[in-house]
Amino acid sequence: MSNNNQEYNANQIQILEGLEAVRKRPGMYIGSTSSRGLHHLVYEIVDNAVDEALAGFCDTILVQMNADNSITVEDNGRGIPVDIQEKAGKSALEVVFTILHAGGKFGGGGYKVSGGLHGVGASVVNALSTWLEVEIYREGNVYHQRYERGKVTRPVEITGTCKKSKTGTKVTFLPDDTIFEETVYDYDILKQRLRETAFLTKNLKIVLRDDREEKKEKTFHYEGGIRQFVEYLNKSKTALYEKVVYCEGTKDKVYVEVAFQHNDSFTESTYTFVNNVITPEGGTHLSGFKNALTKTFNDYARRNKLLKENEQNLSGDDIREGLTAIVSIKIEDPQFEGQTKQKLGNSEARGAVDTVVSEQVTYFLEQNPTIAKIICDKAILAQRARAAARKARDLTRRKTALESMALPGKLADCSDKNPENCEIYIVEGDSAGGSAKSARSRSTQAILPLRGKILNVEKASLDRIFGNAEIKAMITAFGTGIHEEFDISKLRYHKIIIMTDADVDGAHISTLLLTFMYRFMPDLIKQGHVYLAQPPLFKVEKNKKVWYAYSDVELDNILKEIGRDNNNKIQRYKGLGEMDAEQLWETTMDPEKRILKRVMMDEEMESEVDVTFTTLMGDKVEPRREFIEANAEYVKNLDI
Ligand code: 28F
Repeated sequence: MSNNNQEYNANQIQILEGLEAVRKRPGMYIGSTSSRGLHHLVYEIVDNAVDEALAGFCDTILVQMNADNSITVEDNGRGIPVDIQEKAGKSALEVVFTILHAGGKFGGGGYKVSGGLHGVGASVVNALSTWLEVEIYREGNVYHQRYERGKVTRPVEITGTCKKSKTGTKVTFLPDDTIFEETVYDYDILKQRLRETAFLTKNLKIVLRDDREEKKEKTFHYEGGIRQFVEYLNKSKTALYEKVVYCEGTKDKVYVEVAFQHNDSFTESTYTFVNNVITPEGGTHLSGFKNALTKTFNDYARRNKLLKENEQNLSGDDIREGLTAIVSIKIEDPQFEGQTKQKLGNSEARGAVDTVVSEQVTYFLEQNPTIAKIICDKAILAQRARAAARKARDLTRRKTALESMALPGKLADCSDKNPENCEIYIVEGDSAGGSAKSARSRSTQAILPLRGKILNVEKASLDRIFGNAEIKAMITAFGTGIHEEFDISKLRYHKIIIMTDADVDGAHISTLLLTFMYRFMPDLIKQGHVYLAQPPLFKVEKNKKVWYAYSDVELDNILKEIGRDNNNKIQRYKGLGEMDAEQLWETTMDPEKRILKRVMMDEEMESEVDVTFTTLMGDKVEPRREFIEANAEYVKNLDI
C-alpha cells in the first residue's frame, strides 16, 4: 500500500470516528436530543448562512419546513467551494459536511461557544440526519452531494446548470428519528429564533416558510437591526421617549452594538448576545454596559444639577428601571466561564463595551437634553421609590424576625419538613381553599388560599407590591426571598401548584400568579418548580360508575365508549368550589391520579416570554388584541 493510501485511510477512519462520536453523544454537540436539540439543527445550518451574510456576500436566507418534516435552508451567498482541497484530497464541500471541526461547539453546560466560523456545525447536522443533500450554485453549475447518517452516498457531481448570476448554498436534511425523541418541527419556535437572528443582523432578509398541511410564511427584515429589536420588545409598553438610543463601534477587535429605550414600567429587560448567540448569564459585556450607563448618567445628572450636591448617586438599578436594552458583541475567541460555562469571560469585552457606550451615550445626552432629563427624572423617582420600598420591606422583615418567621395565617402547612417531598397548592378563593384543606394529604401537601384579585405586578410600583397581602403571603410561604435576595436553597416546597377554576377567570388568575413569579422569582420557573393543576371539566355518571373528563374531546370519547343515553348524568364543573373534598382529591390532588402541567421556560426564548407577559398583562390594548387573535387556537376558551 502506498504511503498516500495509508494516509487516506487514516484520514477516513478519523472522519468516521468523528461523526460516530457525534451520533453516540449528540448532547455534547447540540445540547440535547429533545425538541430543543431538533431545532438546534436548523440554527446550525442557518448560522453558516448568517456567517456568509456577515462576510458581506449574502442578503437573503430561506428556511423551509417541508411536508416530510425535512428542512431546507438556502442562501444566496458565494456557495461553498467545491474544488479539491489539497490537504484533505477531496472537495471543500465534502470537508465542510464530513469533518468535525475543532471539537464540539457546546461546553459542559450545553452552550454554544463558537460562532462566526464558516461551516462549523454542518458536519454535526449531517451526522444526525437520516439523509442530507446539498446543492451549490457556482459559475452557472449546480453541484450536488448526498449523505446518509453522515456518510457520502453520492459524490459531488454537476447535476444541472443555472444562471451565471445565481450563487448560493442549499441544504436539505431529515433529522434521524433513531436519535431524536421528537422529530416534528414547531413553526413558532423557528419563527421566534429567526426573528431574533434577523434583528441581530441588520439588512439580512430571512424568510420562514411552512409547507406542511397549514401553509404559512413570514419574512423578517430589519434595516434598523437591534434598534428595531428594542422597539419590538417595547411594543406593548409605553416608551418614555421616541428615539431608541444606539451606539456602535469597535475596540480591541471587539465589535460592539448597543440599543436601548426606557418605558414607564418598573422592570428591566436587558438581553446580551455574543456572536449572535444569547448569553442568559451575561458576563463581561454586560458588566461593561452597566458600568458605563451608571457612570454616564450620574456624571450627566451632576453636571446639569439634576442631582443636587447633597443627594446620593443614582444606583445602576435606578437608572435601569424600565429599561429595555440589547447588547450585542462580535468577538473572535469568546471565552466562557462560571459553573455552567455560560458567562462571557473575555476582559477586553468589558472595556470595549464600556468605552463605546460611555463615549456615545455621553454625546447623545448632550445632543438630546430633553430625553436626558426624562431618563434622569425617572431614575430619581426610582431612587425615591426604592428607598420607600426598602423601608416597607425592612418593616416586614423586622416583623417576621419578631414573630420568628411567622408563616401566613391562612397557610395550612404540611407536616413533612423535607422540601423535596413537599408541595404547596395556591388555591383561588376561600371555599375551594376549604375543600382543598380537607382533601389534602396533610404530611406533604400545604394549602395557601388566596382571596380576591391578585395584584398585576406589571402595572404596580414596588412599594404597592410589597404592601399586598397575597403577595406577602406567597413570599413568606415559599421561603426563598425575591430578586437579588432570592435563594433557591431556602425553597420550602419543591412543587408549587397553581390551582384555579378551569374558566376564563381562573386562567386570568393563573396568569397573574405566573407574572408575579416570573418577575420576582424567575428561577422558580426556570428550574421547573411551578405547576398548573388540571381540574376536570366534566363528571359523567352511569350505573353508579364515575368518569372524569379533562377536555371536550375526552368527554366525547367517554360517551362513545359507554354509549350516549339519558341515563348518563353529565355534570359540567363551573369551578373548584362545586367539588367536594373527595372529588377534588380524586381528580386534582391525588399524586397517583392527578394531571399536573409543568410550567417550562427555555432561557433561549426569554425575550419572547418577556414580550408575551407584557403583552398580556401590560396596559396597551391593541397589542394584546393582536396577540389573542394571532394565538386564537391556544386561547379559544377565552371569551374576548
Ligand atoms: C444553507 C447553509 O452553509 N452557506 C455557506 C459559504 C461560503 C463559503 C464557505 C460557506 C472554504 C474552504 C471552508 C465561499 N467562497 N448555508 C451555508 N456559504 N462556506 S457555508 O467557505 C467554507 C470554507 O473550507 C465561501 C469563498 N470563501 C468561502
